[in-house]
Amino acid sequence: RNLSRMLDHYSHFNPSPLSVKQFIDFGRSANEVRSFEFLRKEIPVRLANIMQEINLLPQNLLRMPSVHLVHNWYVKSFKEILEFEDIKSVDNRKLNEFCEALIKIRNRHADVVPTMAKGVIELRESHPVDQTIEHRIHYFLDRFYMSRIGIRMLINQHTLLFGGQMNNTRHIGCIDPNCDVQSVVRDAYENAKFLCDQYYLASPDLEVKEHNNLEPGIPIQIVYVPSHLYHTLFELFKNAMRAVVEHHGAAARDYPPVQVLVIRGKEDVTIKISDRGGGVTRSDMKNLFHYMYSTAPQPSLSDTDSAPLAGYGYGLPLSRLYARYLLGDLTLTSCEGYGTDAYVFLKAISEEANEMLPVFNHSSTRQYSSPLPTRDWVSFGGGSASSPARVRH
Ligand code: W6P
Repeated sequence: RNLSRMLDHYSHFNPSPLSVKQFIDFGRSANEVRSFEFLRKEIPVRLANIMQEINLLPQNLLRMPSVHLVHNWYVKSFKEILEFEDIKSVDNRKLNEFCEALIKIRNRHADVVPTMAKGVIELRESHPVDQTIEHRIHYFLDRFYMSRIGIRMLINQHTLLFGGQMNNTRHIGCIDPNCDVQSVVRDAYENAKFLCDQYYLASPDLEVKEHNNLEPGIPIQIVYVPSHLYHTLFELFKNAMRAVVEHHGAAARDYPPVQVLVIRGKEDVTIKISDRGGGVTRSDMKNLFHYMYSTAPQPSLSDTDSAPLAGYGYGLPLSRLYARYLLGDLTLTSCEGYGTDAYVFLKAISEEANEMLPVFNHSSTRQYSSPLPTRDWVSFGGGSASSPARVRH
């Protein structure tokens, strides 16, 4: 049973996206054998789909030691999960072995994000990276990290539901069927404030307002993964607070508060976070969601979050993936000289909150080989050195 044959086989299946509703129903019925039978196929399918894309990365990047390391983790995990492929009689011993295998895989992949980041830095420092390569890497990383979020979600659900220690909470795995949005907002604010105070000895206050348009006066709750929402909001608060303190000066006495609106509409719950931190120039805006862009010195490996209010790094692009994972979104709108509004959109209805997963197919394959479209607008001074405009007199 050779590896590339198995990869080819499993990558021909499309991943099956689940809705939050399905995760909940699955969790409530709590049938470990059914979950086992779903995952022993679905995890190899998801792994194979993204591993085929790893193989399409620019050779220079594939040769970087850190990228190699990550690739080897995927190969190892793929092989380990295939050990369960042909099991006919599923007994308790096998189910426990499956749980343990999943936990081992989860731990092995814990440092994928900083290790891939290191691989990209290794590439930068050893090779010139043109716009085309940068674009392909960005395209890949969005899909790669989204794939990882989905696979970890599956592993977390299975191990939390069936891995022994019954959790006493009302959570279904890592899903809170009554996730109180304002509580997560306050929690994320408090922890960002702690970092901000530590670093600047000052921090802006928080003001929260809630508009429940569907059930006026009732707290806004959704069926959601609170850890994903927390991750996203924490990142946005760190950025907002840093902007406010730096814009007004760390010695300023008081700062305009960071204002949050939580709104429940028919389709979405929207969280708007407004800061008066002086805003971002339009030319800087596009860099905020770029994996390759990072002016701050790189924090050490496995320590990516500890630097107080660290540079933009991977925080914002990853936060946007967390929002998009269940068909939400994250956008930023800035008024330069004044401040920035961040919007987080979440699906309000659990049947509509579906996983968004990358699929390996002709269209995705083409992204790794086709050149970027040539520039068909010009303006004075806007040309890039790599694509000089042809001048005709
Ligand atoms: C800024 C830059 C930024 C990024 C993300 C969220 C809020 C803010 N505010 O000035």
